[in-house]
Amino acid sequence: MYTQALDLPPGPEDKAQPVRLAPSADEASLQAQFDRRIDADGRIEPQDWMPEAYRKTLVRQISQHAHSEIVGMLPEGNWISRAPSLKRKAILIAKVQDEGGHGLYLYSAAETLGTSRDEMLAALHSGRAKYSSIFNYPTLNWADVGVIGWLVDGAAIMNQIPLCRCSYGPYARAMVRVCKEESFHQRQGYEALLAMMQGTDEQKAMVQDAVNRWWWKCLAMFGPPDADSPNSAQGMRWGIKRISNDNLRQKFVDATVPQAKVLGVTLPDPDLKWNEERQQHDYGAIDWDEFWATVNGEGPCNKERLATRVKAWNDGQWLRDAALAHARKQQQRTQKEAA
Ligand code: BYC
Repeated sequence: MYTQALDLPPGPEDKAQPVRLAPSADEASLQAQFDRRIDADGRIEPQDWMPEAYRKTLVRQISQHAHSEIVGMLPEGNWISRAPSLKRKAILIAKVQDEGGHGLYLYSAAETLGTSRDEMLAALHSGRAKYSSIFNYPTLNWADVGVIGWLVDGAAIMNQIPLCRCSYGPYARAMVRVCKEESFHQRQGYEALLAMMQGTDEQKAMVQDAVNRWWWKCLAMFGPPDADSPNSAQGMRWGIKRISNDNLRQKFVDATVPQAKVLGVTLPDPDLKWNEERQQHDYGAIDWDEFWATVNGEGPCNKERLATRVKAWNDGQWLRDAALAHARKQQQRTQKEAA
C-alpha cells in the first residue's frame, strides 16, 4: 500500500484503478458508518469507504505538508557547506536528511488516498500546490539555522503532535515518527543558540537579529485566525485537525516565552505580556497581508525555492529513468522464471 515513486508505473495492460467509489444505493449507509467511526474517534484506513471531500482534504493537507518538508530542506541545506564546525555540519546534514525522509513518509501516506506522487509533485512544480509560508524567507547567517531549529521546528511540533491523533491512519502513523525526529531538531537548534549566547557580543547580536526576523513568521505558520480559516471547521469535524490554528499559536507563544528567557533573547513584540485572567500571554497583531502575499508566491524566496525544486527534479530524471529500466528488467526476469 505504501508505494514508492520508483515502482513501475502501470503499463498499457493495467487498467487504471479508479478511486474507490461506493455504489450510490449503499452510499447513505456507508456515510453513516463513516460518521459513526469518526464520532467514536476511530481510525479510517485506506481500504475503508470515505467521502470524497474527506479524501480530497487529506490529499490537500498531506501533500502540502510533504512539499513543506522537502522545500524546508533548502534554507538549511544552504548552510551545510558553511557550518562552523564538523560537529555542527554532521548534525545539520542529519537534520536536512530527516526532513527529506519526512517528505517521503508523507507522500507515501498521501498516495494511499489514490493520488500519485508524480501528480503531487507536478502540482508543486507548477506553483498550484501550497507549502509552508515559512520556507520563503532567507537564512542570512548561522544563527538563522539555530533559530529555525528552535522556533520553526518548535512551531512544527506544536502543530504536528495533535496530527498523531488524526483520524486517517497512515497520516497519524507517519506523524508519530516525524514528531520524534522534529523534537530532536528543535533541541539541537536551541542548543546551538545556547552556545552562541555564551560567545562574543557579536554572536549574541546575531542570535537576537535572527529571532527578530523569524518570530512573527513563525506565529503566522499556524495559519490564518480561526475566524478566517475556511478549512478548519470541517477539518476538526473529521478529526483531521484536533486543535485550532489560534489555540496552537497560543500554546506556542506560552511555551516559547520561558525558553527565550533562559536563552537571554527578547521576543520582538512590545505587546507580549502575561495575562493573569486568561492564564496565557497576550501578543501583538500578526501582519496577515504579508502572510498572504508570501503564500500567494510573493515572498522573498518563493521563486528561488520553486526553481531549485524544479531543477532538482529535472536533474534527477536520468536516475529515475535508470531505476525504472532496472525495475522493468527485474520484473521481466521474474516473469520468465515463473513461466
Ligand atoms: N503556509 O483554512 P486553513 C515544517 C493555507 S513543515 C502556507 O487554516 P488548514 C518543517 C491553507 O493551506 C510545516 N499556506 O487551512 C519542515 C489553506 O489553503 P488551501 C508544514 C498556509 O489546512 C521542515 C489556506 O491557507 N506543516 O514545519 O485547515 C523543517 C487557509 O488555511 C499556511 C504542515 O503542513 C502556511 N503557514 O490549516 C522544519 C502541517 N497556513 O489549501 C519544519 C499540516 C494556512 O485551502 N497542515 N495555509 O488553498 C496543517 O496542520 C494545516 O494544513 C495548516 C492550515 C494548519 C497548515
